This record gives sequence, structure tokens and C-alpha cells, in this order.
Amino acid sequence: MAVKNFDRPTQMLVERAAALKIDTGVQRLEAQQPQCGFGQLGTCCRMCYMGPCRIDPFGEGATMGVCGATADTIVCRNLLREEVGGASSHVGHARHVVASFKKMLEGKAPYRIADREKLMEVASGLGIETDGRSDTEIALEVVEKAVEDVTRQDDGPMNWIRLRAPAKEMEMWRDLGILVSNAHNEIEEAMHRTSMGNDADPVNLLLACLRIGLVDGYAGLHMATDFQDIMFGTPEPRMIEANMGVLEKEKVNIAIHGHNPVLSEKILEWAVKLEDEAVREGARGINVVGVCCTGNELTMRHGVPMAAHNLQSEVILLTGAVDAMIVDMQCIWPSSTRIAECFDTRVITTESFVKIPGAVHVAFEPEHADEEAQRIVRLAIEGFKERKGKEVFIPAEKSVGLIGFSVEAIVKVLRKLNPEDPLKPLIDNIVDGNIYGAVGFAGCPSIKLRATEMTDRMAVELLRRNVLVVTTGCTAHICAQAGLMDSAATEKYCGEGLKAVLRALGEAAGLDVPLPPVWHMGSCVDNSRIASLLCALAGRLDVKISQLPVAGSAPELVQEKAVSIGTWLLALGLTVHIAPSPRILGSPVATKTLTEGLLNLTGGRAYVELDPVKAAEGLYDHITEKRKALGI
Ligand code: NFS
Ligand code: SF4
Repeated sequence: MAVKNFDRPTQMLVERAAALKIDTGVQRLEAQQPQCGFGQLGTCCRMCYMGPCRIDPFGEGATMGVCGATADTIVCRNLLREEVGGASSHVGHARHVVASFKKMLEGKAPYRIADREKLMEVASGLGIETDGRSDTEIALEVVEKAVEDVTRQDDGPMNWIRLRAPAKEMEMWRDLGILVSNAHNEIEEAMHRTSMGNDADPVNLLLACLRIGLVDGYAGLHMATDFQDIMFGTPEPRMIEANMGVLEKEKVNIAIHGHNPVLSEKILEWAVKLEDEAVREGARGINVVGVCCTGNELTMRHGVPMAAHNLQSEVILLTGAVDAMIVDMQCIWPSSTRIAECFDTRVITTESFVKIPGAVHVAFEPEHADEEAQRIVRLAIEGFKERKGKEVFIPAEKSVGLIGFSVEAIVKVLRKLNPEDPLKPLIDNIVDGNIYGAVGFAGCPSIKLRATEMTDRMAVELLRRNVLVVTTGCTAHICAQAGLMDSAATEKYCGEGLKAVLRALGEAAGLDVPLPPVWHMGSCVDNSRIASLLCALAGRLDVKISQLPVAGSAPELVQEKAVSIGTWLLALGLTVHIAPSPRILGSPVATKTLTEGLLNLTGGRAYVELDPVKAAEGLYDHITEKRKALGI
């Protein structure tokens, strides 16, 4: 087996797998080598049965598919379909949450409104009358507005764009003709457009990519965050532990994995309520730990430990200490059950459209959330009974971090410094250069780039240059594990200016330590929070988002979802760093448009760089240019 250079806990478990003759992604990636060059460049088409067709990027073989489609057409069609995959996931996630919320309002599902203030903020933003009406009446109208965004047949724009998009950018999108009105229609049209014999114009296809980016951002990310905050509460800062060392041998370990907090919130609730049953079976309690994004949701709202990012979602099972891994939707590796069956671990699927051979399926319906959550927790206790007394293998490492940086929480701290104009202290520090700029990290850990510690090394390089880092999703897990959410990291890694700001903010927050240099803003759908912060800053300064000294990065691109999020950020006018390259290099038009041409349309730009130090330098240079243009 090739020796990778993963962090120690991951590496230990990968080696344990090899010793036990269990395959992990490491071996499977090796078995895939060499991976198809046509696929990597995006020049393979399977849209019809005269194909599959492949275009030779060196111009020596075929230059067109059987139907005459060029590399440009093929690449742009493929890119759009990737984005449809991503946007469907986010819109589907939001729709599931909205549906559960509606059932709750109708008295059919055992949930409640946790953040009334957020409900009122969203309602008034949507133009809903709140005076003299009950919370339920108001909330039902909020639901109606959300449903309109997947049903309306007029020219829109979507309610959630009106609610959350910055004004200047909305105008720009109107001029570009990409202001969308109905997420489902857009997804349908993108599939229609890309099927054989429709759109062959690469530029028109790329504009359609921007449309899907907006669908993703507003009917997916923003909508999901808004409803989740209303239903489960808006995150506030708290201390957490991270890494696989949070598993406890003597407790029933429940790993919750996936994305939808409607399920995981209930599991957490019942894990507490059923603790006595676990104790009767000889456990010292029940330990709920978070994997991937639903882990982030529970971490942000309840301080549940962040056990594993996506790459670790299979290796954590090799500890033998996970009694049940409960999954809902997205990012779940089918290999999980094959590893779980070597131990006493139950993998429990819960969604009708997410089943895995070898898993126990407990259909989770919000109406019966309590019964099903109890059943699931009891399955975990059963797993513990079987495991009790057997050897486990838990790498001891764990780190601590301060997390919970919702925009509301950030503004609350800033208000202590300036009650009337809370963004002013932030802006003053940006102008002074104490905060040279900011970069938002999003997305996944890639088995292809984890060994270079792409995310964590980039973060450190940026902090050194006084660039603040905010993060979501699995890059948040990576940063937490690397200790970058601990205040000690501020002293250790930040440039002097940033250090001073974080010390002052720590004091304002009532802590006797600085704030950490990497701010955990939530799950992947909570990239909406990063956008809200940018929107507020741009609004306060009366500039476009593309003028701010900031950038985005998906340092270890894995998922289609990251591609659609990235496109939304491009539509907002951001420079977005991506590694590895999205599958566009086979198309000269796509490559040029996304890396240069877009600058004239939205101000955004895709930037590909696989070396962490160079990537950080590239983003730093970008920030420098933006600062110059602003005259600061
Ligand atoms: Ni985002 Fe979250 Fe993780 Fe990547 Fe998957 S869990 S939605 S896609 S792998 S960050
Ligand atoms: Fe080939 Fe055209 Fe069919 Fe694609 S749509 S598989 S390029 S013939």
C-alpha cells in the first residue's frame, strides 16, 4: 500500500484497515489509476446512444462527437449537469426542511420554533405582515413564500433572492438575464438544455451555469439556513472538541452523518433521554458525535463534538468503537456498510432515496420523529451490547475550538465595540490593514489533496499575512482538527495586525483569550452565512461584493455541490480558488470565460492552483489588488 502522509489519526486507521485486509478509499483510488484523461478534461459525452464520444484535447483524434458537438459544447453541458447535481442536493435539502417545518406548524410533527426573532426577521424581509398575528400564522406564510420558489410560473425573481441577495448584484443579474424565478423550473430547463440536440452554444451554457448557481445559493443554501435557524436556533459561540479522539470506549457512540438536522436534532434529544437505558446495559452514557455537515449543524447549535470529516467517515468505523452511524442524505460513502460489518457497528439509513446494501433502514418521517429516533438510539445501544468488552482502536488525538460564528453572533460581539454601527470596527480594521482581507473556505477533504494538507496549509499561510479565514462544511472539520479554531492559534499563526484585532474581539466577547483566527460559520448550506456577512459589508460600504478584499476557496474540491456553490460565488463577483481543477480544461471557451471573461460580466473569476503556498499567495495578491482599487 502506498504510504500517504495523512494526519496521524487518519493514517493509523488507514494502516489498521490494511492490516485487517479491509479496503479504504486509499486502495480504491490507487486501483483507479490512471484516471481517465477525457473525464478529467470534461470532454467525454454520454448524452446519447450514438456515443459515448470523446474529443482529443491535442487535436490529433476526433474534434467532434458523432452529432458534431465540439469540446466546448460537451464541456459546458457536462459542467451544467454537474451543477444540477449540486443544486438539486441543496434545493432538496431545503425543501425537506421546509416540509418538516410546515408539518410542525400544522401540529403534525414534534418540533417547535426555536428562534422567534429570526422568524420575524425573515417574515418582514419577505414583506409579510407581522403585527397582531400569531407566530404560526406568520410562519405559515413564510412557508408559502418558500414553496412559491419551486412553484411560481411568472418571471420572478425568487422570493429568497429578493430576501437575501445584495441589491447591486441583483441589478447586475437582471441585466445579464439570469435572475431566476423558480428553482425546479431552472433545474428542469438545465437538464432539457443539456440533453442531446439542444443548447450547443458554450457561452449560453455558461450563463445557464450562473442561473443554477443562483438557484443553489438562494433556494438551497439561504433557504435551508433560514428555516433551520428558525426551527433549531441560530448558532452562538461555544467550545467544542474535534477529531476521532472524541469517541469514548465506555459509552454508546452514535455518529450522525449527512446533512439534515431534522433527523439529527431528534437523535440528539433521544440520546439524552435514553441515557439510563444505555447505563443499564453497562455503558457510561451515550456519546453523540458529528460527522460531516449534520455534525456541523449539531456542533454549531449544541456543541456536539466534531468527530470526522468526509474522508474520515469510513476510517472512523475502523475504530470499532462506533455503535451506530446514522445517515440521512449526501456525502455518504457506500463503502461504510462493508467496513461496519467487520465490527459491531450498525449503519442506519433513514431516507427512502438513500439506501445502502447492508444497512438497517429506518424510514424517518417527521410525523413519527420521536418514535423513530428512539428506535435508532436503541439500535445503537444494541450495538454497544455486542461490542462491550471487545478491543477498540481510538486514536487519542483531539483538539479544542471556539465555534458558532453565525452572522448574528459576530454582530453581537461587534456591537460591544460600537453599538450604533457594529460593522464599523470591522471596516476600520480592514481599512487600517490589520485585517488585510478575508478568505472563505468551503467544501470537502479530497483524498487526492489531503496528504498535502491543502486546506490547513493554505489557512496558515493566509493568517500569517493578516488574512482572516472563515469556513464551513468539511474544511471546518479540517481546520478544527488542525487546532486553528483554538485561541492559541491566533498567537501562533497570525500576523501582528490580525492578532491585535482578534485579541480586542476576544475581550469584547468577554473572553480572556483572543478569538480564534479561523471562524466556523457552519455546514455547507451555511455558506449562506458567509454571503450574508459579505452582503452586509458591501451594503454598509455601498460597493459591490466584487470590490471587497475577499475571496472564496474550495481547496479540496470533491462534490458537485461545491461546483454549484462555487458558481454562485462567481455570480456574486468573487474570485474563487479551486483545487483540483473543475472539469473544464478541455474547452478553451469555458477555461477562458471562467478564468478571465467573467471578470467583465460579474467581476468573478475561477482560479486553479494545487500548491497550497502558491494558492495562498495568489489569493493574497488578489486581495492586494482589490485594496488598491478601493484606495486602501
Ligand atoms: Ni459540503 Fe457537507 Fe463535507 Fe463536502 Fe460533503 S459533508 S455539504 S459536500 S464532504 S463539505
Ligand atoms: Fe456523441 Fe453528440 Fe451523442 Fe454526445 S450527444 S454522445 S457528442 S453524438
